[in-house]
Amino acid sequence: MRSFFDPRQLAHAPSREFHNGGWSAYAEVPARAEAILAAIGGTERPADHGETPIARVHAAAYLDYLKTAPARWLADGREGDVIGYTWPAVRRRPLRLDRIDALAGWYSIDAATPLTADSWTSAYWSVQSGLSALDAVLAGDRAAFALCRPPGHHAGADYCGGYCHLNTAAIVAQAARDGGVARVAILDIDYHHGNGTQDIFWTRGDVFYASIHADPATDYPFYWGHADEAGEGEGAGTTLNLPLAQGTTLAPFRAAQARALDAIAAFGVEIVVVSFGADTWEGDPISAFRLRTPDYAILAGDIAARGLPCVVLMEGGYAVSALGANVASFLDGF
Ligand code: Q9C
Ligand code: ZN
Repeated sequence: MRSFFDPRQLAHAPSREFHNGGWSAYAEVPARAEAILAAIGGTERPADHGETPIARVHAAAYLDYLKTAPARWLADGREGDVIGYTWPAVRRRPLRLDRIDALAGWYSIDAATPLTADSWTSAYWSVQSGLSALDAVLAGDRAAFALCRPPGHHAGADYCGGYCHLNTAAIVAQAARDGGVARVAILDIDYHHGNGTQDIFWTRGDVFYASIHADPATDYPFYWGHADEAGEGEGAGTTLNLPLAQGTTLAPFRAAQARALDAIAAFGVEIVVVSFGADTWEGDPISAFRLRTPDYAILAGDIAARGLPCVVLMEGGYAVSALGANVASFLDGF
């Protein structure tokens, strides 16, 4: 399977994140990508598709924020990474302030996603890796892998969060649509619900979003991912949420994935974008499912057996010591 990665994806390295009432070491470290690279062998450098496919999904003002906020932060006399401290509960009115703290709250959903001067560059090349994997599939490959890092599925059209800045799965799905693919599905099997992807396609009848994730009653991102969230308007019925309890093992996860794949098949898609997180592994430091390394090959085999071309994108997975083996297991299953 062809795999894509650009070394500029390593530069983004915030020093810390804020959650559960205090500071922690940033879990989404560059070593994650190095561990995957060591386990899967050679990757190709992605082609540069420019900003146009990114701007098809993300708001121009948000992209400007990602690019300029770190320099503004320093110019305003701050130290360290850009991080918000106050958020609009609901965006009732347009943003009128130009103060950096107001921007940081407006364009994020948490304090776990600080921006550094390198965040834009790393996120940009993470997207380019995804788009190059799509190119391989559009050219006839049955599956291709993008070692996306930073990840993407928590980022909305105009917000970052959950270690994500640009939503590569959404950008790839939209690029497939723009390339003439009539119907696309995104299968999200990261431990966390992909709130950004769901938001982006919530009212869309042409992109199906199915997610298997930890119940938002117990896990981040809390406000999305309940079983009754199914889309609205033309998107009514094109979102499928299958939350599972902490402690979930292969059998219930596999059954949920079969349900998701049945729904995707019924929708009649030509391409599946897989948001793959290895944070479902039993030893993940911030998650609580109980999948084992060989389980990933079984899950991937079930996906491949449906016979649809797959663009596989890396999302989460924070147990660095096991991450390479888990990703290699998943890719072997194709
Ligand atoms: N106590 C992805 O897997 N904070 N993002 C968790 C746990 C955010 C995970 C705090 C987790 C985001 C792509
Ligand atoms: Zn995750």
